[in-house]
Amino acid sequence: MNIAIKGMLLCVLWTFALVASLADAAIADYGFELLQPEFREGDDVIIAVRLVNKRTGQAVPDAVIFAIRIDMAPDGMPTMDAPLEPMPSPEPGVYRFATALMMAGGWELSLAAKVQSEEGTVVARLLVKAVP
Ligand SMILES: [Cu+2]
Repeated sequence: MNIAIKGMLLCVLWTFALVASLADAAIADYGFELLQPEFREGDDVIIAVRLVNKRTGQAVPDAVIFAIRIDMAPDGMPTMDAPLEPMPSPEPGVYRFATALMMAGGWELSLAAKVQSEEGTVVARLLVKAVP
């Protein structure tokens, strides 16, 4: 192989690697934040989270949230979970879930999301506290 073709091939490979690493960096830029971390224990809790692009600080609308669970893993009760029902979004970038936190203590909300036009998955584990 002549040296010009070798050089071109390297350049193409480098570009692919760069694009792949940019895509990885992009999905890592997203995260969930709780609008409110503490709730009174009970069966009528509504948890709201905002999905943000941490680099721009902007809320991210129209994400597909596809894996969700809430349980008491933070208090050593990973098998004690609670129902979690998606609710309509009150504003772009904010996602809400109805749940029942029937025991005071630490609860962990697990979320995964697909963001429009981004590769990969945003995953988050958020600590929610229920108080008596
Ligand atoms: Cu419990």
